Amino acid sequence: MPKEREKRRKASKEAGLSGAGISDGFVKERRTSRRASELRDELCQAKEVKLSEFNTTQVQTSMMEALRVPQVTITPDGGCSREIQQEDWADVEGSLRRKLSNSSISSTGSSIMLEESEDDILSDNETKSKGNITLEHLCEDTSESKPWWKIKTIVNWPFVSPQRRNLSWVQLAGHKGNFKAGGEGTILKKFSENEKLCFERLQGDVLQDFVPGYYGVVERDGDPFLHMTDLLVNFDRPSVMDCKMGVRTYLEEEVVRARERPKLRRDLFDKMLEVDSEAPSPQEHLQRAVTKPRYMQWRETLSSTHTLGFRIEGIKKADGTCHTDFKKTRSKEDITQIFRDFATNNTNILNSYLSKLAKIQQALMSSEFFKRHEVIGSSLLFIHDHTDRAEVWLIDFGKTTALPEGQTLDHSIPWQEGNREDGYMWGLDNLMRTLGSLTNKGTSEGSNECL
Ligand code: I3P
Repeated sequence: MPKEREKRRKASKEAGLSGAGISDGFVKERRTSRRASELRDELCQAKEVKLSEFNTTQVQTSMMEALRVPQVTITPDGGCSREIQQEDWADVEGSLRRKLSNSSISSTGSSIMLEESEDDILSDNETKSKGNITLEHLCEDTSESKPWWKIKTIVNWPFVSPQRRNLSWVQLAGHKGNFKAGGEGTILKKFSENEKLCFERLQGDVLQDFVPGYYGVVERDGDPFLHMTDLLVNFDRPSVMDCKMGVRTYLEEEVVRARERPKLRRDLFDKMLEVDSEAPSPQEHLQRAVTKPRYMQWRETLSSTHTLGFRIEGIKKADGTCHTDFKKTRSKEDITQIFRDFATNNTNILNSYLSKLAKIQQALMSSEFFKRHEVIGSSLLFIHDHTDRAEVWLIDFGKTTALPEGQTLDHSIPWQEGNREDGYMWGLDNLMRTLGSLTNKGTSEGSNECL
């Protein structure tokens, strides 16, 4: 332990602050008060007033104002139907009104915390590469001709080499270090109790055929992992696209927590700034931090999450290039163009995707699991290769949460805090229309007219 830290530890002990919790709190409190005085300095500079004219209370009040978590309400114009016809497409973005209203927060200055995420590497990568990430080898590849690569956060799935004879695989998204190669044709994903429960409940459900095979929990290097199928097996140099589904990417409980005990995140503020320096409010600029729901809501309105109920997260093409610069991809036209490029305008592939989506849609409509879960942050993973083979899978259930006994969701009605609706089916319908517009099949293939 470095000398300084040891000294501090002793001093804390002498002062009666034994136990990690207490000293952690002490450190946080000190961090908060240090931040308050930094803010006071910044505020004074910004307003060109003398330091003596400000006190910490004023700064804390300003911080609290900035900490309000906006509540997003999505309301369809003029009625309850959310059915969108082909000819209405141009109006999709305008057809939903978003009301961003501030909800009140009762909190004391002492509960304000500044948090740094350990997962901020992506933003560095994205800044440098503008979303086109350079691939790097993850581990030694025994294959002579077709190496696989590791990339940080591209699309939400790691893949084992289709050659299968080596264990070189790629992590296409998510938090760093989340994946390990499993046995042949399988991968290991960092354990999440939530996701484990979902996989268990999915056994025997009609959705089981559309999610990766699940083989239980295994231990590697002392850590638990979920053991599941590698979805890339049997594809040759596949192209992969990840679409995050739903009108909301954070749990209701995250909003409640942020309201009751707001945590300010510097890393999320920095990510926001990278995309749009004017996105943070004056208060957020002052505190140089935002809460997570604030960041997530901003991401949703910037992309097509709110307007279409899904967004493109990342693409890996057959040639190995990867693209993640879709944060501002919002319009139906842009998304359609991206799908066209992704499928190289190949109607066999597009038709295949569309019919897979229609099957998924049917399964979702009769799934007991789907009815009883708030599905947040889950993606549809599109995979195809030069043989025109195309598959779509439901992945990522880390934030998919069971509803209280007896409660069910519609998945297509607007979300209002408390109803836990996620807009998944509405997003799927819009996604199918996007593909339908490229195949001349319109929405006839399995479109849900009830939406
Ligand atoms: C991240 C993305 C992730 C989220 C992560 C965000 O933003 O929304 O889904 O993780 O939160 O930073 P971006 O795509 O702009 O990089 P979860 O889904 O697990 O909440 P985190 O920083 O708290 O991990």
